[in-house]
Amino acid sequence: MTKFINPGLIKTSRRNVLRGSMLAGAAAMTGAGAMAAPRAPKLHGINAASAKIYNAAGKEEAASDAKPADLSGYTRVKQELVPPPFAPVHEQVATGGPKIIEITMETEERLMVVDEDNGASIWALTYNGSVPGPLIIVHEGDMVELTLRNPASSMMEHNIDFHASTGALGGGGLTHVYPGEECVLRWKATKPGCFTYHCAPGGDMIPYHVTHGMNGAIMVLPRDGLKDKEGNPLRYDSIAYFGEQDYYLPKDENGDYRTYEAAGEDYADSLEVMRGLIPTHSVFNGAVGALTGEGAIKAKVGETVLMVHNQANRDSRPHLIGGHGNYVWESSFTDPPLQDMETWFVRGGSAVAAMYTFEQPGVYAYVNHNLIEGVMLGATAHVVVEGQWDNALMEQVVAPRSFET
Ligand SMILES: [Cu+2]
Repeated sequence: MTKFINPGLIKTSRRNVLRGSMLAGAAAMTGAGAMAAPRAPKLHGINAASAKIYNAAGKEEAASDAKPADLSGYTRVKQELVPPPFAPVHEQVATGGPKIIEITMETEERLMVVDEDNGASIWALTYNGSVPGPLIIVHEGDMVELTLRNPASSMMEHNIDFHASTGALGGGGLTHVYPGEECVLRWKATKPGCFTYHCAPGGDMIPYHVTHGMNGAIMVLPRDGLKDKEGNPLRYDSIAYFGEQDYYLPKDENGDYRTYEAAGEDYADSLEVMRGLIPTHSVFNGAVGALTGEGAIKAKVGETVLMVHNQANRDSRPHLIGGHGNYVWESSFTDPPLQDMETWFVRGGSAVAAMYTFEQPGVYAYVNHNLIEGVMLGATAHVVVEGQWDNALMEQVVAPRSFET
């Protein structure tokens, strides 16, 4: 079966030279093997150049004679990553000195149902099998030490660009792993806030991987925890982690969603839809309805929930219908939080945190308040809150009834 390795790299990549099957795959993607892949798009110069930059960046860093990092004073801690919408076990206020937080992520290519009602599906490209990838939580000054593994069964190369990190395209240039390879990247979390991470193999493969689910968020907490604008501590009881994913799923001539046999087979068709910039879906946590019904977030009256929202590719404007963003960090945790927001903003390619303490029981809808995206494209999650109703906050004085004219 053809492997889909980054198409701009065939001449320069040592590993492609060593891997005949992948070379053939890459050649097919460039159009040289057009007969093998009749729908393969023609590569534009800018795409090939971008692919080369993404692969070349990091080579110098890796080969340089820079001093080794001084790791004295750090203690090593393993963080067990968990699937969204949950957060890993962590401290809100750091105890002890800075840590090296060890995490492992595996790049998993898997067929996922996007919408059960109409058969929409995708060969998702994931970190640890979920869309979005797992939430990572560290403190400012900690080191993140990631082992990134690409199973031999994969069709594609992958890497990771951490927006929270500094250098080598966010680590993207140092983490290209081909099927059957692993690498380890260590970087220092110097900026507190919520940040996106995503795959960025180069060229058109960057948006292709990102819009196939290969993105997630890391939260870098201040060592002394979150604070309001006066510097008073703010604490949460739980975290709800929302990854908003725009998909661009190809349809056939009858308007039905196409299906594919393996990851990467939709490459040419997907690029055509992506060029239109109009997603067929914009969903939370991988699929329409993933966080409604059985999958709804659960909370209680009086519970303070930190809602972390990641959107690696497109702007979003979250709104909690029936509630608010009591404290919202659209930028860094070093900035004072915005307060009592109705709708806040996630710049495409970032993650934000919003804190709310629930005051009424019932079902709340957490939506992208572009309501076309929220309602028609899928970006709706539910928070089901238990507790006692407060008539002082809201009361149905007269239930709907007919009236005389
Ligand atoms: Cu990838």
